[in-house]
Amino acid sequence: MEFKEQMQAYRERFENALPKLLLPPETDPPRIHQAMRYSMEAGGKRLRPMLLYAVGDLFAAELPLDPAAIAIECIHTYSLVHDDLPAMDNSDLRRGKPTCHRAFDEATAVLAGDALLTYAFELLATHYRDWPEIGLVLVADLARAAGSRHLIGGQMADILSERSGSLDAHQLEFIQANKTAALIACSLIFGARLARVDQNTTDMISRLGHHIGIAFQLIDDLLDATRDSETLGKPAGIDAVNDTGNAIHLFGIEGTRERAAQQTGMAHEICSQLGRDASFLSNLIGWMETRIS
Ligand code: GRG
Repeated sequence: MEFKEQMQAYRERFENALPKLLLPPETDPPRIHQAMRYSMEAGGKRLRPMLLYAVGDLFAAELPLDPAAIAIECIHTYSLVHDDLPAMDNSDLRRGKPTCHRAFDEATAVLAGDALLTYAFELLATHYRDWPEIGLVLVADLARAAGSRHLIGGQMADILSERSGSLDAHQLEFIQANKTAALIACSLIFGARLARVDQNTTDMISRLGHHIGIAFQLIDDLLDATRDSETLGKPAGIDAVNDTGNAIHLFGIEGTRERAAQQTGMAHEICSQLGRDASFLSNLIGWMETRIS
């Protein structure tokens, strides 16, 4: 299959599985379940599920991939819902639509984020109960990636750098590695775990995920600085306005572009060492570099 067709097929696979694996909107109390679905069904690139599917298929995974892909997207979406809250970025627009707290209200958005976070683990525990040794590892991987050393720790470091008004290259690296790359790496690792690949290959996949994640964040910073809100589906220039941990402040546009190219170069190198036809992953890395939103 051509790259674009494969990408579309993965997106459709995810969008078809999503309504079946989320709780029905009429579940009591409907307001929280509607808010959860509102944010999950608002679209987005579905990059993390695509990476999971791509690695799972690369190694011919026989275990179901959809519940793990949705669990990862639940965590990602919760982090966006909370990041958009008035206590954090105070954003009105996400994925081209009003943010959860604008469409509902602040208390509902806090709860919808919390509920997506916990539901991710319910999905894993329920759908991999027939493979408990793998299910448990998935729960541990995701709890770690989403926890205080990685996703939450990266967000905390970002907020602290914003408050202090200072940021050096070491702090930026910590923020990018944890706020962004850890969950992206976890998506690829999930694909590897579900295909039961050996530890050495899982370590390579983890490094691949790290480089993809850092490149993704550098490109996100470039887009934030150079694109308009309509194209991005979220407020543009928000990092410049809030003076957050943005690569552009440290390296400028050209320096950030060069660093993104170095990271994608390292990611391509790992793809070429996997001993399989990783052309979809390589093309996805190329697409990520040239994406406009
Ligand atoms: C609140 C615990 C907590 C964490 C928030 C997600 C996040 C951490 C902050 C949002 C701002 C930001 C730049 C995060 C880095 C990760 C990132 C680029 C998120 C956006 O991911 P996309 O572009 O979003 O994949 P879509 O909407 O396409 O899924």
